[in-house]
Amino acid sequence: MFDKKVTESYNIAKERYASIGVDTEKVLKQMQDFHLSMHCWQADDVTGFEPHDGGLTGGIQCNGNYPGAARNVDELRQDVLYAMSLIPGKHRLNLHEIYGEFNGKFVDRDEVTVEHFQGWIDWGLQNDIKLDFNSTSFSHPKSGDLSLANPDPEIRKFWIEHSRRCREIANAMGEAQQDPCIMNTWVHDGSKDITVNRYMYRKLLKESLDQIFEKPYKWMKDSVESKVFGIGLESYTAGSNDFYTAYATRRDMMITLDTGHFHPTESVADKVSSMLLFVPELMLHVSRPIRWDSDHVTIMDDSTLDLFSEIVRAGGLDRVHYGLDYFDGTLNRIGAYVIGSRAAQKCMIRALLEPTEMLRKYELEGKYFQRLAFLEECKNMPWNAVYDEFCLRNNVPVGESYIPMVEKYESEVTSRR
Ligand code: RNT
Ligand code: ZN
Repeated sequence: MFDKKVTESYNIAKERYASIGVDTEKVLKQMQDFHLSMHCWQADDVTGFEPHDGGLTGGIQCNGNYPGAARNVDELRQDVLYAMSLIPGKHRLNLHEIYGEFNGKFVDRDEVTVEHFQGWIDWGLQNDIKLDFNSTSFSHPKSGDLSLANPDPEIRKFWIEHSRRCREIANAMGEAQQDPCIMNTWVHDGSKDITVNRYMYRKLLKESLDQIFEKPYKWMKDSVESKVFGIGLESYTAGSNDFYTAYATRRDMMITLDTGHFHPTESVADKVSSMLLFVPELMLHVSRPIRWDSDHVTIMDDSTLDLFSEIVRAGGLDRVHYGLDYFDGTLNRIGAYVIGSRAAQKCMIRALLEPTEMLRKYELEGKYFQRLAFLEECKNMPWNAVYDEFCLRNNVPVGESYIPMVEKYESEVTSRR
């Protein structure tokens, strides 16, 4: 009965959109090809599986101790699969190096090999989930304030070796899944207070990266992520936006845009068209910064809507990879995955449902009233009926009906941990 109503609403929406020249069936197909790369670290507050007792370092922080965080690889996989069952479409999983299967053994970061990720590779193949990867510079005795930009050659060597090994692991993942694995490099390197060595650290970072990226691989793609500041590293970040924009442009490689890594009034959406002209691809880390890089759960807010619209308008759909990156430990973590993933999809469906050709025509004709009026009207077009139909066709709960399902999983699974 409810399903019938969803389809009825969709059919009305379909006609409504057709009247402004938008084909909702085409949009539904595009949505089917829109794959998020879900970050494994929301499930356990960026803890990972290394046998260590230190907390989260490297300028990032996760607040909250809501019960039920995944404690091991089996729980994490179970949680991710359950979250994915409530999200329409097919999605990837983005792993960090600290999520390897070390079986209680201490495997230092410069010793990690593909064998520690074989279980993940097999799991990905069994569940038809493609993997992406990240080296991990934080939460380690050698993390300090500086890793790849450390003046101590021994520390640099350690992290270079770590990163090289991670690239090899990423390549093995990509080969197994016959689809390139994207490996993101983000290092926290920076300084709490004024530094008189900005140039030197950046030079060291550049040299370390050059060594890391030396070897070409077929089945992995590198991406580099910049940042404005970290907690305790407020004055200086070696890997700033300027640094990586220049670096990635020179090497013709991918850039990761984390929506929390810019000054609060800066528009990340506006970066898309510039960057797509100079780098081959972009990776996103969609997050929700509240006053700072707070990594709140992604929602359908203006900045995310703008970001996805700019990707669509730039014709960049196939050159952008859609990672999520938030970690909130104050609420049900499976629910957090579902809210953020569905919000990203809602932003994308709204972007795809825009009558861009018509708007462009107005713009070229100087009809700015019509352009603005239509942009406003798009906001209350029945995009939600199209999203509901997308959920229905993918056999996942429509609208708020996923909430009791998260609650059920909580009472049966996560609350018993
Ligand atoms: C940190 C970066 C980075 C991390 C993850 C865990 O500010 O956003 O991407 O969030 O690697
Ligand atoms: Zn990020």
